[in-house]
Amino acid sequence: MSQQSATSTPTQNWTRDEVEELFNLPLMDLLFRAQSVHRENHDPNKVQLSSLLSIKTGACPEDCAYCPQSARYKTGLKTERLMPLDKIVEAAKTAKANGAGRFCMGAAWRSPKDGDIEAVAEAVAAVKELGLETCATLGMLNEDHAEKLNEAGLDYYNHNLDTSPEYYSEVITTRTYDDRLETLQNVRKSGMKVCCGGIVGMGETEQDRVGLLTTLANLEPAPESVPINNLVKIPGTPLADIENIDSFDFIRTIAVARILMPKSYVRLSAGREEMNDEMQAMCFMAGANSLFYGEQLLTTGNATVNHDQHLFQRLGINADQQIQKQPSTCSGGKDEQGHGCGCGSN
Ligand code: SAM
Ligand code: DTB
Ligand code: SF4
Repeated sequence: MSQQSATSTPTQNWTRDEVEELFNLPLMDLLFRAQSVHRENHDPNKVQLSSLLSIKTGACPEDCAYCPQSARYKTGLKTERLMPLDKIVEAAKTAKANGAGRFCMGAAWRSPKDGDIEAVAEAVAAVKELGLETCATLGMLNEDHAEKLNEAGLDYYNHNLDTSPEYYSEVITTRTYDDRLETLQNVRKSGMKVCCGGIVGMGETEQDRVGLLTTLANLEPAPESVPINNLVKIPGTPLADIENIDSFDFIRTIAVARILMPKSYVRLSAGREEMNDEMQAMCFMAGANSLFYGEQLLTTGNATVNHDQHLFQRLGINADQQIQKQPSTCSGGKDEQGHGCGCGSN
């Protein structure tokens, strides 16, 4: 077993038929293959932890059907202007103390303006000084903005393809798949690492999941980081009442991503609050080796830090950074925000 840092997988030109065959394997065969690929490329007991902060919230002009931050849907979200630098740094310090290795700043913009880039560049430099890796997700980027963020020391840029090229227009109409690919190209050209994945559970078919993962794996090179989000259903958005994806289909998506992009970090992303510990353990077995860590995603809740630390202990998982603030045991109940633990301990 070799331990490698985040590197991108050389492009292999996967065909959709090959990828579909993987999806259709019996689950145990698929898990065995994914875990074998995982062990050849990563430490199987190590998980990378990224904490998120929404630095500009809501009032977004885009119409992404899943998103609580679109101004088009009545989601009851409190909108907030760009956060002051000291608040961002304070949140980053907390993330670091809790054990995160990367800090990701998200902004509800269609695309940032020159002044926004300057402010984010300042925040990137300050967060980096704390010894954290940096990531940002700010919408579409032109070449100049990508270069400026790279110069400021931004390590990763997150920009998701979200779904297959075919299903995309059912979910978003205010920008195209090609717009997204262009941003990814600009990020790549600038020298930053690419964080790009999608959302499942949006009413897409398995063919759409095949299409999403094939497109991601065939990017040249594949993204270093691949977030797989399970839709967080937000009342007021068009996808609020969509049927849940079968848990095993979610796990299959993780496993196929691992096989197609052996060297990438595959992140078990949004939706963990709704997953039990056993499902998350199966996702790790399928090759997930990264998490969003911290009580909050962007605008919605996440598994609690205490619960995650307890889960890591139970599974023998090591975080990517020494955890400074040792937690207690898991409370086994609900925290102040009402986030459940459900592990049955205590
Ligand atoms: N506005 C920027 C953009 O769209 O690129 C950055 C922020 S946006 C909220 C980042 C990503 O969060 C989206 O591309 C989507 O994949 C994910 N996301 C948003 N709402 C979600 C939800 N309800 N469930 C799961 N993932 C979600
Ligand atoms: C990603 O793929 N998922 C994160 C991050 N990149 C920015 C966002 C998830 C958002 C979930 C809904 C919310 O909290 O607003
Ligand atoms: Fe805006 Fe990003 Fe939400 Fe789309 S996903 S509505 S671009 S914040």
